[in-house]
Amino acid sequence: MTVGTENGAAKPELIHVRPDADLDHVVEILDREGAVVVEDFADATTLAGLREDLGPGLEESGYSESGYDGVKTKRLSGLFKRSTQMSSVVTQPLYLGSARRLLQKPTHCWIGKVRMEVTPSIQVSFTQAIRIDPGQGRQPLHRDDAMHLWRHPGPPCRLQLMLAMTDFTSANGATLVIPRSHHWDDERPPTYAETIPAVMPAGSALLWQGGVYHGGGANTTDSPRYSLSVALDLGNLRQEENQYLAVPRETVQTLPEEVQRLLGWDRCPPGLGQVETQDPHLLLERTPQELVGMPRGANPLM
Ligand SMILES: O=C(O)CCC(=O)C(=O)O
Ligand SMILES: [Fe+2]
Repeated sequence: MTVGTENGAAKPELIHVRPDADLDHVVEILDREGAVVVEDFADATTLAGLREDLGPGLEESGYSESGYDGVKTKRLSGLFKRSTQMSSVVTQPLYLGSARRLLQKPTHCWIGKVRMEVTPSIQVSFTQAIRIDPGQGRQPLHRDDAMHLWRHPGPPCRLQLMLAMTDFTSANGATLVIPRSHHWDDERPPTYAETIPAVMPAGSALLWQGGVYHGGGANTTDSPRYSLSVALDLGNLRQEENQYLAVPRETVQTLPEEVQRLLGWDRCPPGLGQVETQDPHLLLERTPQELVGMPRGANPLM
């Protein structure tokens, strides 16, 4: 799908889907376009809860001194520590489902004569509330998977989420996106002329692959643009935001098991992240010493 531009060249358009869209369809869009907007991603209660939990912390946060983070932009991290609403955000079926489908590709390794099939886990790598205040200029365009020094083109390592907490308009700093730029090689630089703003109402969310060029837009209005971002990464990479240190164990213990595992209390097959050769999820209920005495799990590498 394309729209015309002033100079006549065709520019890819951001595709919007409803929250009940077929997962296959959304994955196909993300594969091809690199980005998609899910309308009504979060309901009014979730949004109100997030605003209540994150708003005061964001207000207290200082501005950055970096041109990248934005001198008129406030950022608040460690969101799983700050809001119980985060579980429903990260497990939203189109977000988590797409991340699993795009990232968890089965692969294999040889253990002697055994060809062992393995599927990597995925994990929360980054959480941040972002408030772009009036006067903030455009953010430099970038790929978020640059954190992992990821190379392109090739299989993805990240699916990112930007949930609009206020309406996103082209005037108030809607994220600027270059659809299909995840297919570009690493020598091609991005330009603002190629971007389109992710215009969407509060409650909608932009999903994009880590290899898609994007950046925060300029806020030329007199009210803030407010949002929340999450990254799901392959489980065999280091987390961008250290969730083990960012989210206290007591908080992790209150979360559903799927979310605990997404926060990294999990073993990425065949054996990354183990403790006493065991699944680290066991540590939420046991001491490391208790793990030593337990029977070894079925780990084919041992
Ligand atoms: O705030 C936005 O719209 C984008 C922010 C972003 O891409 C980043 O900080 O990495
Ligand atoms: Fe980014």
